[in-house]
Order: sequence, then C-alpha cells, then structure tokens
Amino acid sequence: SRTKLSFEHRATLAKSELAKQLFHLMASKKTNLCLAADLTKSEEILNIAEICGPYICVLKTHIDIVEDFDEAFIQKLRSLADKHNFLIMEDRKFADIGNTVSLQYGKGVYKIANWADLVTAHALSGRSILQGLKAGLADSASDGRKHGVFLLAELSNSGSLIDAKYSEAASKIATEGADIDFVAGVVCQSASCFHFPGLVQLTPGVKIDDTVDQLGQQYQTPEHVVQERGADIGVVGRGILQTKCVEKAAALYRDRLWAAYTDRIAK
Ligand code: 6AU
Repeated sequence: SRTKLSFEHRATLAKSELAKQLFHLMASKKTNLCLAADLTKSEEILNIAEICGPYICVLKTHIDIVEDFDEAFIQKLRSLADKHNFLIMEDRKFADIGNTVSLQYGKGVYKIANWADLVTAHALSGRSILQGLKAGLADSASDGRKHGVFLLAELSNSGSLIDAKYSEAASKIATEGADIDFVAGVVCQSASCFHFPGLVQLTPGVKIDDTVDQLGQQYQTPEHVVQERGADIGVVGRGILQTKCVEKAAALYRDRLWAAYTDRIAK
C-alpha cells in the first residue's frame, strides 16, 4: 500500500510537479508538518512563519481572514517561504463552476495564483473545478513557479455531509482523467480514501491534548493520523498557535509526525 512507501520513492511516481517537489522537500527537510496559520493580522502571520518556518513543509493560509492584506505582506511571506524552504497553500476551498473559479483564483484583491504554490478545492462541481483552476492560472501573471491543487475528499468535522460515495467520486477526479497532472494531493481522514502513491494525503484535525473544539472540529494525535489514517502531512493550527511557546510546539509536532512516518515505512 502507498503508506508503506518512502516519500523519495513516491516522488518518482507522482504525476504532478508540485507533488514531486513536496515529497522531495519533506524527505530532505525531514518534516511532514503543515502549519495552519489561521491568524487575522499580517504581522502575526509573518512572525509565526519566521519562527515555525524551519519546522514545516507547508504553511497554510486563509487569506480572506487577514484584516490588513496587501502586496507587501505577500512579498514578505514569499521571501520567508524561500528562506525557510516551505510551500504556501491557500486553503480557499474553491467550489464553484469552472469560469467563476478561474476568476477567483487569478483575479480580485488576492490574486491567489500569483503567490500560492498550492490551493485547496472541493470536488463538488466535478472535473470542471480542475479545468477552471488551470484556466485561471493561464490567465494570471504567474512568475513561472509550478502550482498544484489538493482536492477535498473528506472533512474532519462532525456532521459533515460527505459520505463514502462522494469520497470515492472525489478521489476518482484526483486520479483519473486529463487534468490529474495538476492534482498534488487529497485532503482526507483515511488511508482508504485513495490508493495512488503519487498523491500526498493531507490530514487536518491534529492536536495532542484535545479531542474536539466548541464548533465541531475533531482531533486525533500525530501518531494516529499518520499510522492509522494514512496521513502523509498533518495539519496543525491551534495546537501550535495557542501555546505559550510556538517554536517548542512546532518542534514537538514536527518530531512526533516525522517519527510516526519513519515508523510507518519501517514496519
Ligand atoms: O488545527 P485547527 O483545528 O486549529 O485548524 C485546522 C485547519 C483549519 C481548517 O480550515 C483546515 O485545517 N481543515 C481542512 C483543510 C485543510 O482543508 C479540512 C478539514 O476537513 N478540516 C480542517 O480543519 O485551517
């Protein structure tokens, strides 16, 4: 199964340039931690990126919660990504028809295609989500960097309407058809969600000392998501952000997620 293979091996099987790049980055930097930088001030995001940068493979943004967004913020974040060698994922969860998505990706205030290495998208509208994103990229002032998409096939919260049939259909979009070179991975909660080893499994809902929040989020430990659920990358937000020393917390989550992965492939 894919969970037994090393990231180096899986890089050779990937169809997406971004998946290849991400597998190599994780293997060389020895981290499979994604930080969810869910903060509302640009200064706070830059600060956390500077502190946690050495410990992460991906920094995930929700750009529409940033109260003081501007070009300069994006330029600073990009230079921190280059300095510390992590990728930037904008967790936009695109979900509209192709034409609208192409505009939302490349245009507007945020011009996401200009700076995000990776974006997330729901599979709800079917294959045209990928075609729309590709069109948005072609239409944007991109600087030649490669781009990739993570498709959502499952959600971490309780009461989600996504069922097994939907998950299966979503993974099919990620693994079959003309646009799969654009799909870097799948956001999901279980190893059975997809089988192709060239895709990266990103799994949110990771926290060491809580099992739920007040609004439906459900948490598992780093060991559980990597060894029982098939996660390649664990996403941690409040588990790091809401601690006294974020650097210590980032190092702890990095160590535990990485040890869980090395144990998994050694067994
Ligand atoms: O660790 P937390 O609970 O503070 O943050 C989890 C982060 C948030 C969510 O928007 C995101 O992960 N997320 C996603 C993603 C990444 O797409 C999917 C999901 O099913 N659950 C989830 O929490 O930024």
